Amino acid sequence: KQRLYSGMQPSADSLQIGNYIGALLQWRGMQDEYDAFFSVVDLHAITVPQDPAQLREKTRRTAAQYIAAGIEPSRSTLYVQSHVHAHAELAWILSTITGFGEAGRMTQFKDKSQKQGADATSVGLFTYPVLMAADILLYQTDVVPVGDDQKQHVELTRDLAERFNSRFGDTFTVPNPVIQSETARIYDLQEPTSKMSKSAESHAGVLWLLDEPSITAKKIMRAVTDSEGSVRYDRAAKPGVSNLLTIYSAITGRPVAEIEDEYAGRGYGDFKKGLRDVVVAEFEPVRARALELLADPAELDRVLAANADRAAEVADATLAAVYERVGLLRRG
Ligand code: AQP
Repeated sequence: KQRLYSGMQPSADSLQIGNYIGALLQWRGMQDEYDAFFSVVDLHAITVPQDPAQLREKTRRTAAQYIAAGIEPSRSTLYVQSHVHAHAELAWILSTITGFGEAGRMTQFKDKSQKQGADATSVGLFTYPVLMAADILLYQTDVVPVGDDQKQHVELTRDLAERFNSRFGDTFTVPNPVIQSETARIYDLQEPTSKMSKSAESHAGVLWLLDEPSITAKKIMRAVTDSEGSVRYDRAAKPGVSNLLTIYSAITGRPVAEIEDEYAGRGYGDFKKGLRDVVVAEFEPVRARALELLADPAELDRVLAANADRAAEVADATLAAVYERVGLLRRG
């Protein structure tokens, strides 16, 4: 089986529907075909200011939501990044073969640091893509499913793998990105031209997996639309309605055209009620299962520890080869 690697940051108490559609649903469907590693990337989450107690809680909650959404820790390896020490160690080694200018060309860093200002921006945020490269390369990964905003980071990962291999001898598998299509990208319900995000300033347009069903329902009924009144997909002219159609289609697996037909000649109210029912029904069992898992944190921690052991076995072997190749003296 080919190996797959992906992860998410524990940057909120709940994941949002974009994470669910854009990542979890895809991951769930790939578990059979691939030897999959899914990580809760807590070391990445501390590249922006965080509250320690909250980070611990968010990390558990993120892991619980992976499982609740159908990532099976007995089949895939589902673990917390910081439980496997090799991530931070390989990131250091890779940073020594990464060009300063090369890292400076990463557009996500440019965007985020511009928003924060230079003094509030950490060096860790700058080297974030190098840590991501370490995550992927440690597991000799063949495929990395990511959103198109992460494509540049996977390109860097490939460059670093090839550079290391040619300088020190064949060590890493060079991974390929699997870019999810534009149709899997979900936008904020109140601001349908910006991507829905865990760290959005306002929560009014964010559908959280762990929200009470009544809140989810309210947010959908209040979603921004337009004054045309017809349910049809047109991303440029009708971003609000198009986004709702994307969600409807992704959750039900039905083509957009079929949903347009169903609601032809009916108002947005009817359409939103339909979507509300679909989303609430989809979230309900996931939310219930996540809360059940979180009610027994000791058991959840045990599962994560066992999975971290499995991950460490693969990661440590790669790291040992890397240390050997770069010429670090083995401890006697
Ligand atoms: N709006 C979205 N539509 C489709 N997919 C999405 N993803 C995130 N938002 C959407 C996918 O979810 C995974 C999360 O990766 P991440 O936690 O590393 O951070 P992110 O991509 O930056 O996601 P967020 O929710 O916006 O988090 P914050 O606010 O912490 O930065 C990825 O696979 C991503 O493609």
